[in-house]
Amino acid sequence: MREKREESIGFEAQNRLVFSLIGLFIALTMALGLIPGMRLTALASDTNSEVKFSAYDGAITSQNESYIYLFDGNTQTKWCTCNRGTPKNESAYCYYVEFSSNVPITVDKYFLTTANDTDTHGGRNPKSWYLKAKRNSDESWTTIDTVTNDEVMQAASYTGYSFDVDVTGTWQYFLFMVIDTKGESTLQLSELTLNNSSNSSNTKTEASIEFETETVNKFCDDKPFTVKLNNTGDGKVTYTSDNESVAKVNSSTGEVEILSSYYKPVTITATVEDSDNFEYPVKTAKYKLNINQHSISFKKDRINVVYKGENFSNELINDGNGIDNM
Ligand SMILES: [Ca+2]
Repeated sequence: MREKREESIGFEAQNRLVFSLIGLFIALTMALGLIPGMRLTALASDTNSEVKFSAYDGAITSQNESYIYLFDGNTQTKWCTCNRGTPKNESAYCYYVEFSSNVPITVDKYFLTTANDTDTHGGRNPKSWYLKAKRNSDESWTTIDTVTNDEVMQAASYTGYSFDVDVTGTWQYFLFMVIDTKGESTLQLSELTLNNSSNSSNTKTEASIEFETETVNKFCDDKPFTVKLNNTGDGKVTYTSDNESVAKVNSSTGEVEILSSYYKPVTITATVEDSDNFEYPVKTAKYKLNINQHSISFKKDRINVVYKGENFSNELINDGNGIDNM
């Protein structure tokens, strides 16, 4: 009897070991992404309270730019629609999206992020909107934020803006209704995120800044110019030049004025501060500015002519706009 018991304990221990090894193998395979359709995020979401949003109704023009792309965490994809609709139990004919979170959340603020070409389509930004919420699907909506004639959102691509709600509460269903845009008949946004204030580890979103180009070539008489800075958050940006006597930069707009030519490139730096809602692991972005002088030269520096009474010419290369007198 005693022997048998020991044997059965030995068997259980062996089983536990086998199951542990299988468990470890599955965890490792999932972590390495070797099981199709399972990624490391699947493991992560089991261990922390990551909030996920999914949209289930709204106004769309094309499936490629559906409202579902407001919630994919990717600013390269967008909700872009020229079609309006009327949400259920509402009367406004508007651009709208209805969505829910996987768990009830306490919303204190939300973020709207502009799309890829908002710099040339600022008129597609929302101007007046409502954010409504409810705890259960069969309740009626509570308006938790109203914005009329917004002046916060700018004609800047990939830029996030934060809005505090008027009514704080715990909700799970949401309705975002845009009553009017800033001029165009199309509305577009790349992301819509609600901040869950009950999850303190999730209060700041990671953001980045990057100049559109790393090198700029200019002549000393070129007009002031600005290199576009892509800012995925709302942190305050300050611009500096490492040679103010050659290229002066406006510290808040980034506009550069060239004062003279110089043999060394000038470095223009953008520095961003963390904001209440976004944190920047990398706080600077730079580009090099080469400032060239104009020159003129003949294409050929020597021409041998045997005089036969014929005319000849030598092309003059002038990279500036000065008038050639000969
Ligand atoms: Ca998106």
